[in-house]
Amino acid sequence: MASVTDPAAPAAAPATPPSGVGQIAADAQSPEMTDGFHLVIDALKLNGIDTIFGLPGIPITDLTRKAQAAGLRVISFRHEQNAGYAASIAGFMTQKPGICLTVSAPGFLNGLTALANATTNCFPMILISGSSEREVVDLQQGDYEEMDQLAIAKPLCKAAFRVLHAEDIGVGIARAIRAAVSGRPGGVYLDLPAKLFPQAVEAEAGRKSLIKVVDPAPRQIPAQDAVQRALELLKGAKRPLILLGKGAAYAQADADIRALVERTGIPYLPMSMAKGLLPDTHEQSAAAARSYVLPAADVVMLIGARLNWLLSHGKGKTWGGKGSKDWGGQKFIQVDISPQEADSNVRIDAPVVGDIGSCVSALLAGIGPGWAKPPADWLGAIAERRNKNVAKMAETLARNPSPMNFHSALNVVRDIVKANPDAMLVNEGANALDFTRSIVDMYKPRKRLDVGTWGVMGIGMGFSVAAAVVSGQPVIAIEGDSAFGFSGMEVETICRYNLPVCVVILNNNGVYRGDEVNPTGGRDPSPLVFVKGARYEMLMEAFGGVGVKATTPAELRRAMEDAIASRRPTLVNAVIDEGAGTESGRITALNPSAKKK
Ligand code: FYN
Ligand code: ADP
Repeated sequence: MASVTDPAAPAAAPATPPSGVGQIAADAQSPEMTDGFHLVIDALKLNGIDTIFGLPGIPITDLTRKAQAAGLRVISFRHEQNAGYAASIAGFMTQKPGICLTVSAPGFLNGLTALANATTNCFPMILISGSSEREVVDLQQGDYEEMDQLAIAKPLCKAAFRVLHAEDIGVGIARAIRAAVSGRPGGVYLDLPAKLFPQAVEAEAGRKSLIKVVDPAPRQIPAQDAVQRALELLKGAKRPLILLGKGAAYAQADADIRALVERTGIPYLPMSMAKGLLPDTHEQSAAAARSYVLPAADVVMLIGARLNWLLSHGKGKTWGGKGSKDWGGQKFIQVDISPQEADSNVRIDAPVVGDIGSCVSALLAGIGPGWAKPPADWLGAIAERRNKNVAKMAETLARNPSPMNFHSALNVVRDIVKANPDAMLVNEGANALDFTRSIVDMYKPRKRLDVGTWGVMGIGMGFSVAAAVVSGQPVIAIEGDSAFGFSGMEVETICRYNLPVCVVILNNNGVYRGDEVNPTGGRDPSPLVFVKGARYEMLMEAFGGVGVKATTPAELRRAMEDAIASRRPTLVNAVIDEGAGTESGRITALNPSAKKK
């Protein structure tokens, strides 16, 4: 059971006044009092937190009511994992920690996946979880939802704190905020035992105990010699390349990053969530020549991107190395806020440690007006590859097979995103992810939200809810049918809050594809297939949204245009060829036994 509704709770919200500290009525004799519930809310509000994503139940039911009564937006989900993903991506979008609120033990564990994912992706998030009675937990006497949550959370997040006394709530929230957003952002766990909430404190003392965090994410100015070293290396390059990662998108230094790329004239490659930092149609984008530029570049400047698996650890064949672990000979500049990131996979010749805004502005200052553009033969070779790939893609997209396939469906999405560049795009799946990434151009920063560093499935509806709530823009969620299943019940949440989310399920009846059979001839289907002809659109209709089954690009286009225009919750079941799709999409080779198709 994920969570339990408080059986003792009153049916309707109490008439709590929406003012700050001191909401507990004081009689004539006693001083004005407050309590743990209100101090948590006041501490969050004091620090500019305006939204909580969560799921009520013991012991935080009343906290959600009181938070709403106090003017916070409380978005209540059907499963904590989705609330957690929502909080984490709100953190990415806003640079403020996204707050996820869960009940104890199972609810906490459900939220923990999202917390770990936030930490892995460098998204600032605070998982606030209620917990059971400390004395009983510590003696393992079998409390309701007993669990030593703090100990379990610790290895999976950047920092973990517990508050036992109402007087310490201010410090606890301040520490959690600083830990989440300063330096390399990440997930923070805040453990609030049930007994904390009703603790009464004099209102004045409570007010004084709260902390408004000053400068929660201080700028980190790079050392001048580090900047010079990087510029020297870049200046000497014959085939330079800039690699933009989601750290660059997070930093909100959009104008300077664009100026750096344009003033140096260096081709750039966006990682998937950095797409749109510069428009994907930018002439310096080398995205369509990826497999050419990585091995051919001689100096690569990483800005907010790690040389992890997504970049083949900076070595091996992807980078022109002879064997799978051989260095390709590139020199690397790495701009990153974490001083420990450099050399984690290959030698970094010029680490520039600092926040991206400060680093990029220092690099720009060092470049000055007379910077020579990269050699024409390098730019020409990239343009040739890019044009060839773009032409090949255009040819594929122009086809109109029946049934639809990923390309003909995504050609529609590509047009819709082009016509609505402010819309948010959420994307998960295997083939649905990979094809969308290369087919659908992005035009503005932080519009593309996807599976990130772990390639995690399940972010879809949580990210969509947060994207709509935070941005107010229409959200388009491109989902594999398998990926959608992880968070599909949140279509009720989307309908309940009447969010402008258009979910498009690229439905090929299974994981990767839908045509596998049980080799034994037995009754059970293959582990990789789902019910054939599933009517996902009816799920949205069940909660009052719009459901559409689309079997042609024209039907898909009409449904998406209507959804964007009406802003009504919509789910389009885009039926595609069940034979379309390869195992794990572009990362087939990571399957230990699958043969590369
Ligand atoms: C890219 N490409 C294009 C374009 N953009 N061609 C034409 N036009 C445009 N606009 C080309 C690009 O040059 C590549 O071709 C190809 O399309 C794929 O580009 P992509 O997707 O950028 O590159 P690639 O090799 O797939 O990148 C590796 C990767 C990526 C690991 C970064 O696959 C990735 O982000 N994967 C995440 C996978 C994941 O998490 N899956 C979820 C779990 S699935 P060539 O240059 O010819 O190669 C569980 O099973
Ligand atoms: P991608 O998956 O897009 O390659 P990663 O998540 O691997 O991106 O890398 C993001 C990097 O950005 C991390 O190493 C992180 O430390 C860094 N980063 C995040 N925010 C900032 C910031 N404001 N300034 C500098 N670096 C940052």
